[in-house]
Amino acid sequence: MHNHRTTITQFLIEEQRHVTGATGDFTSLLNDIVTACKVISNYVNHGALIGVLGSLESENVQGETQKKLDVISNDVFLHSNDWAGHLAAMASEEMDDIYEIPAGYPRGKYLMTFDPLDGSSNSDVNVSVGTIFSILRCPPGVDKPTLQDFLQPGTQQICAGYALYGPSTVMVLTTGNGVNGFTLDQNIGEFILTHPKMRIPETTNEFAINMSNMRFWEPAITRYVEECLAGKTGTRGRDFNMRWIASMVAEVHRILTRGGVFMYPLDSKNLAQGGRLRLMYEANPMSFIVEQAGGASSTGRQRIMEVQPTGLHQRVPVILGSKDEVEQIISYYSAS
Ligand code: AFP
Repeated sequence: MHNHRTTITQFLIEEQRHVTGATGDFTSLLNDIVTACKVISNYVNHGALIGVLGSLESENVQGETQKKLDVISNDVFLHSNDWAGHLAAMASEEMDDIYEIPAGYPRGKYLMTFDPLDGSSNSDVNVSVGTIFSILRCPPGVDKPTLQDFLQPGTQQICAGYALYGPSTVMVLTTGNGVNGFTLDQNIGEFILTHPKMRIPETTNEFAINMSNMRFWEPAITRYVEECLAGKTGTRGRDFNMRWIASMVAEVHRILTRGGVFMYPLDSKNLAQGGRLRLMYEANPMSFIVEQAGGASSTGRQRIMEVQPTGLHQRVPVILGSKDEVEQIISYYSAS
């Protein structure tokens, strides 16, 4: 007997049926994003076999050396999504300015920001990387969006998602109605619903932070991590485990699966930039997903999704994951 499985296309169309007045435009946009992620997954998967590992001479707007896969993934994402008439403009981690829809293609009603290959320093060593995206509405009456139209707080997102290129390729999505995860079945080229209604456990014994930055931290983070390290004998009264993959997509996916807290806080090293991770295409989409899965996300001082963006490539401190732990860390910020 055939075992019926829900494909991502079926899932999206069924979701669309619950939205009064939906035209299918948004569903089509998501389908194009899904296609882009499948193409990127294929490049990442074939790696050295097709000569896509390693770096280029170029640097991106952040002054980071670009990997070949960064440039390929950016190109795939732009050209999978610029032609269909769903988007009014895009913005990418890899590009200084916003990307206008080329003349000759219709402009749509959505804006998209994305990080085409997050954690790409991991690609050469065959560790998980991912794509992150966030969708906003283009402000009404705006035909040709400018940078200013993108500067909306995370609370305005209508969809966020990521694709994780790991042992399996997984796609996780929210449209503000919970979080669902899909696994790519390579044999049929379709994402299948495998992780319906993902929920982050409220408590956890696992934290993730780059410990090499310890000497730069603020007192609240030092206190929290020291208490975790003290384990059973300390004030927390239980042992904690630690992970650091240096690939935010993989860290968030672990947290969605089994709980935990992820921190890239403000420290004296990244103070001048306002943090390490990017608000518009890393922190905001991940915060939307985490909150929708019952977790919390904060800079330590403010809910991330309420930060008013001032620049496309703005950075923010990020503390996200299991609610109890994030709230504990926030309380240490308030106390210091
Ligand atoms: P790359 O995309 O440049 O590899 O950066 C990845 C990232 O933005 C995020 O995914 C990681 O959590 C974080 O940076 C790792 O930063 P450190 O190398 O400072 O630990």
